[in-house]
Amino acid sequence: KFRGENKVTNDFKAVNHEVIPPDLYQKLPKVELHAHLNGSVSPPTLERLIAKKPHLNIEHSMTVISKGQSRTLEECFEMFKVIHQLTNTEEDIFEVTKDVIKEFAADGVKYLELRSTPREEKSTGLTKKRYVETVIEAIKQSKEENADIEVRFLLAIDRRHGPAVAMDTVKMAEDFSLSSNGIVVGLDLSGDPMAGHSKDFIPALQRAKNVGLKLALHLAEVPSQKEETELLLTLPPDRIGHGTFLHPEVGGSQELVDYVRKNCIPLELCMTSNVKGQTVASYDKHHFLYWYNLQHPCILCTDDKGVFATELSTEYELAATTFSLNLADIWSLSTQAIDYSFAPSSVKCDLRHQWLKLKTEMT
Ligand code: 6MZ
Repeated sequence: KFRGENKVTNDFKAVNHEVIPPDLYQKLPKVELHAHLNGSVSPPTLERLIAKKPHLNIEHSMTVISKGQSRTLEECFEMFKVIHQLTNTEEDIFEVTKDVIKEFAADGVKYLELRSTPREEKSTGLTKKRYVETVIEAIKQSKEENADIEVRFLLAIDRRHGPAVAMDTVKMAEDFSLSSNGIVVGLDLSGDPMAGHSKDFIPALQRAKNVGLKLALHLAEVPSQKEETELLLTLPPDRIGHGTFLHPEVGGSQELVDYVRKNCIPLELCMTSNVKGQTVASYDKHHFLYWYNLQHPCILCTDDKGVFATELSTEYELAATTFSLNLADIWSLSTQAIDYSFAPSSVKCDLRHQWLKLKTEMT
């Protein structure tokens, strides 16, 4: 079934609008599987942190890309560095984790997988171990205060930091997966896609896989990385972040597409992030359409809801309006995302029940 970018007529939009009331996207129960902690810090939280650290001279415009604006991916990575200056103590990490969870819950997210790079800050005494423990403590406290959202945690490997740090991060994830009561479920490979080479990370990622940790890897986020992508795909990862340049129409290849399909590796797709970060020219050119038409597992995600000034409900609305999805399509996208989470089957089962109950109430 083709849902085409060129098929959106004004008439259809009007019908679509009637079928999907604007507040539905927020009420719709949702699963968020690709959210970087420091990129998800909202403007109000950042304002508080900026006020606490006036000596840094950080302005709001240095941490957020507003509606209609865009930046290069390199500029986005500079923004993360600015945010990192604002979140350099245990207290900050605890505060931003709690706020981010609360905000996702308020947007109708019932299951959230947060990812973050363990960070050491010599100036404040923050260690990588305490960083991870602090995120876990904030997740546990949020659970006690708000039973309406389940949260899991992926430790992120920043490509810029090289293979030795990657191996340390995997070892840390191993330890925490045993001691965190199931909160740490896997690893993410992220950071500037032009930094390092994927072959350097294979031993660490292979080790993670061998001990049963899940892998969500940024892949083909920028063009001309075919060889890198092929190598990472051999692991294979449990999910792919972005995968923007996998398919032949954008310089990828049919072989890559066939491999991803054969192994049924879900794609985490972040429309606003890709358009504002200038790796995709416009919403209607987003690769969501290519993979959705193949009926390949697609999961709508925010990436960095703070930096890109978005919400998960906004991403659902964008996909629906850009690609003329109807209410049934939207429900099925949000329901399927449960299957692709790294949650244990008991949690998935409970989420499916919640979805069923809410669907009955809402329709
Ligand atoms: C690749 C990204 C990213 O880990 O400090 N990050 N990596 N591509 C992207 N697309 C825009 N967005 C965020 O969160 C910030 C870090 O997440 C990664 C980068 O390594 C960034 O420094 P944490 O919580």
